[in-house]
Amino acid sequence: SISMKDKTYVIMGVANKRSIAWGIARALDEAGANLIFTYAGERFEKSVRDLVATLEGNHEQILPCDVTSDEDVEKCFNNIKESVGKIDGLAHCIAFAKTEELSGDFSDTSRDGFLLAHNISSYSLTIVAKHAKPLMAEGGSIVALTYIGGERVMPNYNVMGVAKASLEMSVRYLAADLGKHGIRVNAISSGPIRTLSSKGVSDFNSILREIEEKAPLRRNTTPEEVGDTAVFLFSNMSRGITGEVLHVDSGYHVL
Ligand code: 0WD
Repeated sequence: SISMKDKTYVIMGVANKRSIAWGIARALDEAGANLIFTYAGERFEKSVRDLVATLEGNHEQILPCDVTSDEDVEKCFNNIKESVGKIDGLAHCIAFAKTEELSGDFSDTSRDGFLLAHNISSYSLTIVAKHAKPLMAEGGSIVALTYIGGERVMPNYNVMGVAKASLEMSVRYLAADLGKHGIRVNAISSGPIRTLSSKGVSDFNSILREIEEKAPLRRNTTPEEVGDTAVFLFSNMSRGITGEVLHVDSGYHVL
């Protein structure tokens, strides 16, 4: 396995132990990395602290960062800058849409719901990259999480699919922009995984069943598989890769 000793990564979006962000955190922790966690709001603080305490390494920095607030993001990365000086990368594992927009007809999407989904799930990557950039003066790697619903129409994914398309294009523009600073930007397109967020997608169980029946590997994606791929994208092994969307989905995307 790859050693990430003396490297520091910011993990954004751990809600609980099922979070994909947590799979990434565990894989980086096992590789010996130093981690900094950000959570959305007070209601997540205790559960994130309790979880982080179960890791191998001693990761003391656990900071609030609501990505809908420019001020919050700026404050959070200023904090990180003061305490560690530099980081080697960042995992963006954040998305949100109103539950009522994740079922029924796409044409019923409200203006509010559309803007909210794009604000939290897509624009957040750009504002986070802006404030993380000064902490990666020696280069770095940014990894975002996306889903195949951003490439093709998937049942009930609706406005989140449109937001993921926007996120994936943001990955490409950010890669083109930040490459000159030695910063790589990529996305992992994960197969469906049962989490707090995916519970909001109507009829999620039949999506999981479809993968088991039809995906080339005939099984569902695990947070560990996404975590290992994130370690690869953070490591020097992937130094030639940027602006890429890597599918970790049992091969479902080829169908
Ligand atoms: O099937 C899945 N679960 C897939 C998820 C398949 C492919 C991709 N993804 C993506 C999601 O779209 C998201 O980008 O992976 C990422 C992580 O999602 P997750 O692990 O499935 O979901 P979850 O454990 O709920 O974490 C998402 C978190 C939030 O939890 P809540 O319960 O608040 O939705 O995103 C964070 C929050 O921790 N989040 C915010 N963080 C900062 N500021 C904000 C915010 N305003 N809103 C949500």
